[in-house]
Amino acid sequence: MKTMLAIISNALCRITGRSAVSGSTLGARVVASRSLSDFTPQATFDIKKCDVHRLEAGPPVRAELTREQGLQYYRTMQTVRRMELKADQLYKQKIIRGFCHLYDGQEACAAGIEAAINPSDHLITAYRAHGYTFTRGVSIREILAELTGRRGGVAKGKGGSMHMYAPHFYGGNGIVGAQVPLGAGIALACQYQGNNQICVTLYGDGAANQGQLFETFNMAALWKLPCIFVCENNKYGMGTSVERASASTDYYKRGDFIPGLRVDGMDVLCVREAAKFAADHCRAGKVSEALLLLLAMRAPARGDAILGRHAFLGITPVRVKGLTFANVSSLICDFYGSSELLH
Ligand SMILES: Cc1ncc(C[n+]2csc(CCOP(=O)(O)OP(=O)(O)O)c2C)c(N)n1
Ligand SMILES: [Mg+2]
Repeated sequence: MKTMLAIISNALCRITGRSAVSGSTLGARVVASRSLSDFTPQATFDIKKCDVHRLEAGPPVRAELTREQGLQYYRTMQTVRRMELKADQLYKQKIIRGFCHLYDGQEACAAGIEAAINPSDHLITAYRAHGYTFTRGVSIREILAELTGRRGGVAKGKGGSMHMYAPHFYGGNGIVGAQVPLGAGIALACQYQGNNQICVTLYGDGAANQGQLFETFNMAALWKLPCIFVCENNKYGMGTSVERASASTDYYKRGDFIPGLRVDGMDVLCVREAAKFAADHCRAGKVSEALLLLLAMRAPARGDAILGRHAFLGITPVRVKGLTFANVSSLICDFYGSSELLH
């Protein structure tokens, strides 16, 4: 079993350029078949305009992307996708037991947010936490070991899928919505310490109608907490579609006095620009203010490794290659030459 985990994590690390054990950077593994001088080092792309709530203007509609950034985002998304598909398989083989909540299909959200904030900023999410555990610096080996209940896991094998933590990362929370007040508390600590850090607080559409969220939004607006609330709307909370669960699916307006943005959550550059905009907004010196981002997914493009679930929902598991990062991956292939991404 140990050997199998080592092989899987080493293979995934080949994509990331990270050490399997420590998470440290090993150096570039990308092999260029053509000279780098053949490619432009950076380019500008038109991105989708965000809908805004209580804001005069939203994030820019053009985004700069350097070659290194493009490859970095692609690596992150590809690694999370591969890790999740492997976890799915391990679950179906009964090697991962208990819960296994996968993040495949939402990779652009994690990659875009991480590209916009600093590692010293704080992040807390719901129970679909594998992707953020990786982007917050935990190695694939430690994540897979955690999922399989091993001592080498990031929570010593005692937390499993929903309870993984890292410095500046507060989980992985199994109770739907419970992490939202906690996130506001972390933002309050940042404000109190005056360290110019912010907290990104994520929740799903399934939590969006809970009372504790509205209480939190009220306090965040009142106290001007440096908190970015992010609703990852993947259109379903378990088997219930957002239309059946919510009188208003304009989640970006639901913070009321908190400004909001509706963002294309399938496009890493849109997410990055919106998250940058939100982070600047929160950090704006003495008048910092919370902001709500709604990251809209096109489809329930993610799996829960609960056998038969998709059949029950009548949804074909959307595992279409490149769906989440379709825009950026095809764009990067044109931009850099696809051969680089294949190694
Ligand atoms: C307080 C609470 N109620 C119910 C549940 C059971 N439950 C687990 S996941 C889930 C749906 C969550 O949907 P969403 O927030 O949209 O997250 P997604 O699965 O789409 O990522 C529910 C109701 C729970 N974990 N906690
Ligand atoms: Mg959902």
